[in-house]
Amino acid sequence: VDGRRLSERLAALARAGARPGGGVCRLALTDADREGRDRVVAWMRELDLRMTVDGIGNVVAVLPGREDLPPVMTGSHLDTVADGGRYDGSLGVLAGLEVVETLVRAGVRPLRPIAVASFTNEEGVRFTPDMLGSLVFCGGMDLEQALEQRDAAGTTVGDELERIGYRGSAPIPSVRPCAFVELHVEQGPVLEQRGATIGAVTGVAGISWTEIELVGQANHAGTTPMCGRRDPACGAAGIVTFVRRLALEIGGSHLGTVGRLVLRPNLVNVVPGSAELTVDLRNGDEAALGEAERRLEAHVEELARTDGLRCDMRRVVRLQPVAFDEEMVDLVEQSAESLAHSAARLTSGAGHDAQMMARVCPTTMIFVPSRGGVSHSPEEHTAPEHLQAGANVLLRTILALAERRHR
Ligand code: HGY
Ligand code: MN
Ligand code: MN
Repeated sequence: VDGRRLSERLAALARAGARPGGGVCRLALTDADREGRDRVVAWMRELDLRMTVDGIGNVVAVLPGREDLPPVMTGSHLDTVADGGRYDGSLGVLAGLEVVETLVRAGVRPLRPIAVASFTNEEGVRFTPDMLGSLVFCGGMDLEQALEQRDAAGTTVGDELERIGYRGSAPIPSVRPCAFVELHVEQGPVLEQRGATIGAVTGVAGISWTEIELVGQANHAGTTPMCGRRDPACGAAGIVTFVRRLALEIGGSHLGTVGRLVLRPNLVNVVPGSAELTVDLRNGDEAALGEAERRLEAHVEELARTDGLRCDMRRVVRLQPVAFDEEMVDLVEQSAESLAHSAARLTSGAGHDAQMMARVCPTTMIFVPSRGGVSHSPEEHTAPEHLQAGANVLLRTILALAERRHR
């Protein structure tokens, strides 16, 4: 592949939603997301690819094969978290495009078509659930329900798709792939620790997101006795420390995070009336994740009772752990070895569109190192030589799959 072209496109795409500190903010279906989508669609059109946009805004560009067989599919997402990096998601879409462009320029026409996808709302920070576009693509949520999902301001997915011009009419799914491979930055420290350039991803952890609202009694900070207060801030603080204690007790791959905590009215001299917080639990084992959810619920109910708080809990995301196709993982390792790149097997703690695609076809992922393991941050960085290595391994893996008449 042409590593320079790939790096230049990543830099050009990062100008869509660019933030002063060097990060990127392209929340799903905002103008910045539209700008990023338009830029990538323009590059796709330059290659004369067959473009489709479906009802949830997934964009799929297809390079025809020598025969009209089920395509090999790659891709990822263009939306980002609020102050994210320029590689999360973008690398998977642009490396897929780079693979296709390399083949077109070399005059190589594989047996099977190759499809490059950009899935809607993978991050799930504006609209839940995350991986919304690929979930609908795989039949995990019906389109009508997905279009009615609302953001904090009450705006629906459907209205925003309409507004940015990406409420397409292509059938869902627009293609039925024979296999799916996603290139993504690792977003963790493992490849760096093991000194490996390529990650052959064996699976993705399960994800549980819960929204909790605690309601107490707003009151004057200077006149309300400590005993008898119904203070949701104390309740929320108890949940934060419980989530950490539970994660340390469970150990293994279990992770727990309170990422969002909002007190109302959030004023220095007012005992808060309410607290809203989110709990993100991850575990590679389904039973352990379910047990952690049950213990969280029991803790919150007990805390609400003892502190006299009303509590509402809403599960907004629940995705089971996924194991990728063994043969596909082997293929990634073989592709890396054929290019003399060191490879290591690992699972992903981050959710990805591949987690959905594994429901419909043999799937795996290719990781490249994240510097310092940092992601979802402006400091997110991957060395250009690692970007190129990942795209070359993606090219080899896709070509191997695309020349197979039978899976
Ligand atoms: O939350 C996740 O793991 C992904 O970045 N959406
Ligand atoms: Mn991602
Ligand atoms: Mn992400």
